[in-house]
Amino acid sequence: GEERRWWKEAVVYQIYPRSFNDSDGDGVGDIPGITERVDHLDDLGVDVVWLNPVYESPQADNGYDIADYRAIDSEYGTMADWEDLRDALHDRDIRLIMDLVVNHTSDEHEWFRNALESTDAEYRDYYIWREGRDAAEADREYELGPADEAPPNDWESFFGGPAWEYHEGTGEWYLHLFDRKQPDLNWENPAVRDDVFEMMNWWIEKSIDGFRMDVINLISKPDGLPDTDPEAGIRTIDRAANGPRVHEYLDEMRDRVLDRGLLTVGEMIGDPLPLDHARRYVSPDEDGDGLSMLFHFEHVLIDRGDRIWETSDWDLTDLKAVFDRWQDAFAEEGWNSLYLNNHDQPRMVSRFGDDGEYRRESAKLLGTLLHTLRGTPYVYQGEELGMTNYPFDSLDDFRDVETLNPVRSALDSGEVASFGAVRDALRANSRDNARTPMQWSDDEHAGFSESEPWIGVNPNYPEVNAAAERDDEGSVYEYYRRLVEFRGENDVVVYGDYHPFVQDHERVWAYTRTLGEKRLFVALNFAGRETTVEIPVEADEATLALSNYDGGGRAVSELLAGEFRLRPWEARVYRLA
Ligand code: ISL
Repeated sequence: GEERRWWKEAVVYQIYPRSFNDSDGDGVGDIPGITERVDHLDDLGVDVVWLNPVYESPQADNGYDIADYRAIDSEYGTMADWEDLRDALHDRDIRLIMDLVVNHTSDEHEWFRNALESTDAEYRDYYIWREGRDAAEADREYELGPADEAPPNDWESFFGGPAWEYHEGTGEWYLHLFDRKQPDLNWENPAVRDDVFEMMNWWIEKSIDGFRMDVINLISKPDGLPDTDPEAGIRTIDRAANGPRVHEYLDEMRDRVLDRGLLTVGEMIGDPLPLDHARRYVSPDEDGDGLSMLFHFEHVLIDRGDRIWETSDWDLTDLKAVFDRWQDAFAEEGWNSLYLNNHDQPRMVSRFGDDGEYRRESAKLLGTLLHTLRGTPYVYQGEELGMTNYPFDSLDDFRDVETLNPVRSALDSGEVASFGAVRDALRANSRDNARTPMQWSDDEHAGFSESEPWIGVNPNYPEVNAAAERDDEGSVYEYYRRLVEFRGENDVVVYGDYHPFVQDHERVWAYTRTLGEKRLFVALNFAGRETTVEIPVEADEATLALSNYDGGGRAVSELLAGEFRLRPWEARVYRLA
């Protein structure tokens, strides 16, 4: 049977510390800045905070390049500041989960510095070193390393360019699936696993409530590190994800570190993520890895091309099909996490909603979806205000390596003619959309900082900000508060079965949630125009429980008649009897 767990009933709020709140006026968000704003979280009613990395780091990838797992980066504060934040959250019954980044470290971590000393250095085998290939054997030329050598295989870094870096001092190459400043750890080495598990236990002893596990399905690499096979459609990600020992490593982690009282969410990259692996990651059974839940990428890859400056068309039926499949996958066992944006994704209202005329309505509609599907909702900072994408106008506006590395090299090589040619796609796709400062007020720099922030503030902050939202009954923020409260008061939202209707409809998403006698019906109009739709849901009585339009009550009789009219971006949640 399906067990009840606190983390199934929770709403998680994600904080990107660099962009949340700056307490010391250096333009960069920090931990005391978060502590100053804890009442915002308490007022919203969230149960858990997921803190993006705050560990010591040279910040090549905003903290996903960790130099010391047990120290706080001085840019963000001290360990005492972190403890104050933890206590301020716990005092308000808000739990805290930390980001666990153990597929790779920074090249400035002491393990890697030691590894560079010689091929038989103590920590050499903490990383993945190989000899280069004969340049004549490779099917293309590389600008890296000695003239007669090519990298050990043809893998591409997820941030562009080869996934290998040559080290002159020792004459070998190391693997980095992300930036060259993020060397991959060698999990085959039991000493790596010992150190990682010990570090995790160290944090658990500091009373944290769980981990978000960065790209955790990359930790086991395939034997022999085989080349990609473009003709068979096998890319680096397909080679690198869900490797032969990944479940073994996670089972070891479960046995040596984790228990089901913690919230553990594994970030599982892949396109797509195979369901058999997915089930095993989150299965609570003996042969499962026992993670609470996972993040998959299927819905956020829906509009993507192969490169950051490419996009592809999608429609609502595609998006519904992805969610329906995952709702179904964990219907009996396992658990979904529900998100439409995070620090790696553009803002959901710009991407899946309408950030112009119907910004508020569509932000609320998307919130309704996230808070009424089966799974644990994740709110990314600013989502509760309906924050939007940023109008980037030149390459200088960007800070992110995932945008800058590939675009710069494509401009250099002439593959991309000019910034103008990729501007719209980068405006749609760049991770920096999510990383602009949190908009607290209409004060200078949106109340985020006393001085110029590290990345531009969205120019819409005079209208879109927390102070304005809090004073306004019709705001996205007030609606989010109601969503969180509604979930807390109705266990059918958490544990009810999901049943979709009109799956082929191109504008309407409709479903019921059922737990014994309790039934909810949700109808969402994903369009900026009125839509009339017939939905064969049966009920003797329907009462409107939530709506993103005032006084939506007129719809009750329409619902009972089976056909009803939804206004632009209208969202309704009914209680059925
Ligand atoms: O998939 C992405 C965006 O669509 C990638 O940007 C992202 O790198 C990938 O999702 C993995 O993300 C995680 O690991 C990265 C780090 O840069 C991301 O911020 C993190 O969430 C490397 O640690």
